[in-house]
Amino acid sequence: MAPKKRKIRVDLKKNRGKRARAGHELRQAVQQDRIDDLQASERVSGKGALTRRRTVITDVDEQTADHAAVPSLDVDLDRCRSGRVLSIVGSHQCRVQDEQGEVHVCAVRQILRTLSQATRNAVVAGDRVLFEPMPGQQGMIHRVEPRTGTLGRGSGRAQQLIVANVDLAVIVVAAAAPHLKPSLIDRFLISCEKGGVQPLICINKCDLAEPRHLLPIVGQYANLGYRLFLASAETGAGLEELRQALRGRQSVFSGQSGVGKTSLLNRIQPGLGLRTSQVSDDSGKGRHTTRTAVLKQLDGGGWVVDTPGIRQLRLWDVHPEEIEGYFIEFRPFVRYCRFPDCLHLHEGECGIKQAVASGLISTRRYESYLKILSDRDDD
Ligand SMILES: Nc1nc2c(ncn2[C@@H]2O[C@H](COP(=O)(O)OP(=O)(O)OP(=O)(O)O)[C@@H](O)[C@H]2O)c(=O)[nH]1
Ligand SMILES: [Mg+2]
Ligand SMILES: [Zn+2]
Repeated sequence: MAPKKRKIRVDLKKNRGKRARAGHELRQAVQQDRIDDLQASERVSGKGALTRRRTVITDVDEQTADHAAVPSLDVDLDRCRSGRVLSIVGSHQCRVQDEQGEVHVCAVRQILRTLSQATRNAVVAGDRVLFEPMPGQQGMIHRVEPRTGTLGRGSGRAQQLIVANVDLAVIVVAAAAPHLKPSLIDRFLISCEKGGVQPLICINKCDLAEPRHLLPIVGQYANLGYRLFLASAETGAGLEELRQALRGRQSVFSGQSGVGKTSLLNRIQPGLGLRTSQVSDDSGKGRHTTRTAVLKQLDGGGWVVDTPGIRQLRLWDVHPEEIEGYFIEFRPFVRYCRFPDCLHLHEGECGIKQAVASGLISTRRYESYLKILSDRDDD
């Protein structure tokens, strides 16, 4: 089905401040779903009150429309080139690599920033864009192509996209320093499924733990069918397997600060030369060394995005009743719940609670479910 076009009225004054109110109006316009004719165009209207507004007709696909969707605007293709966003620099600039491999520093067209109010960032690493190169000065990004495979999180009242157009997310945790938080893995798994990205769990710093201490957690995720690697950027263990898994893929490394995401990448591809630093001695927490997501091409084919460590992962746009669906081992037991809208909390005759009581679902995973349901952060 051909994507339907949306007409969005954008307040021109919003470029001059009053952001909150203008953003509110825009969101309303999007929510009210003003769909109009099929010609993609952008024009400035010329009369009365309309002079302060312009109408943008976008080709957001109605079926896939969500907060990661990107309105596409009509642009002069002759002046533009296709490129991929390598990283964001400062608040409104990014580094874009064109198809010949040349890197351009570009600004992002204001209208794109206006239209991306539902997400905190108009452009993210991994985005495919159309940009106008300007020799000797910064270029301009005119269009962000529709995204597939995104990783995002809640940030304030908006969604913050971490990366776009990836097909594999390596969820990195450390066996120790910082201590392993399985509930964070559970959140990442949900975020991956939501964003259409295949997850791979990597337990790094295996040199710091006794293998037998890792077995329960390894067994748990392996039994659920998730792919899991044990690795050490220190000793090199598991790195060849990881390198193979990344070959030809468009991947992202994500996880807490200090777990060794960047160290792993530096070992997987010597020469990347990305900066790392020690976790702090007293807390064992990372120092947020990687400040911005950076896309790197891999020698063996494919590319990978190193991302800044996160403290927590607040899930975005996940409704209470859909959480159970992301816990794959819950699925066979839901049908034994007496109430169709059972959230498996205090309800009687609950198939999930019975499965937990009889050891068919792990207590840890059930507790993780409860935390996500109550939107509690775990530290
Ligand atoms: N013992 C041990 N230390 C490691 C290993 N991998 C990384 N480290 C150390 O852990 C510290 C943090 O590593 P980074 O690679 O900077 O961690 P990061 O996940 O990129 O952290 P952020 O960029 O802050 O998100 C560094 O001192 C690394 O040398 C490992 O496998 N074993
Ligand atoms: Mg890092
Ligand atoms: Zn139930």
